[in-house]
Amino acid sequence: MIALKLTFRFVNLVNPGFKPHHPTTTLSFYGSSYIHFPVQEARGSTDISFRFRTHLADAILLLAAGKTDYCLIKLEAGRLKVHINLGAGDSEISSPRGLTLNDLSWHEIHLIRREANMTLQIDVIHTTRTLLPGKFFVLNVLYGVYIGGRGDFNELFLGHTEYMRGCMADIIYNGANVIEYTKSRRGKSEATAVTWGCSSEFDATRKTEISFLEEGAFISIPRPISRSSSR
Ligand SMILES: [Ca+2]
Repeated sequence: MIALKLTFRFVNLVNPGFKPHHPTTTLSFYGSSYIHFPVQEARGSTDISFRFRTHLADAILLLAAGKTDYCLIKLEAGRLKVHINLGAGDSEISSPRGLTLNDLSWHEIHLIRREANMTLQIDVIHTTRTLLPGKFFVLNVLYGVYIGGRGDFNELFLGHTEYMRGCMADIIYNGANVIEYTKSRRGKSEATAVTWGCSSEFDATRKTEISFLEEGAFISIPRPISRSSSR
């Protein structure tokens, strides 16, 4: 058991995406948690960076939402996908194939856009570049930025999106430290059902006992055991 833990820490030391961090810059999300950062802006450039760790293969990480414009960063089958619409339709940029990001290790995301030139950088070393089509270069954000879930924002273009379950840290949206804004309740930033710090429950092993915290608490088993094979 001890050997297993040491191995895990060694993996983190060699992972370039992992940096030691102050616990107060980290947030835990539990599958119905989200942050809303109500920014309104129209910009020709975008700079988004954050770190996350999760075991979910599909989860929404960040959404900057406008009337037709949006920038959506999510996990899809363990890959990072960015969907962006500057007014001329949806464009997609993905993390490299074979790079699995839902392994509970910390991963660092950096999205940089200068008009139509967009760069997605993962764990410093994996870089994907794209040139967005069309003649629109301004991302018009009207409904703010959602982190970890979409809250009351319910537009069809999102499709079905799972909420984040895991930890996020050092979320910087166009120069604004979203977690610090939310902690100090500046700019009407709101946090729903998150806790500060990275909860130990995400490191639970097979042998960890489970607490049911309230009436209605439940366990969800994604793949049901078939009756015929159990007999
Ligand atoms: Ca636009």
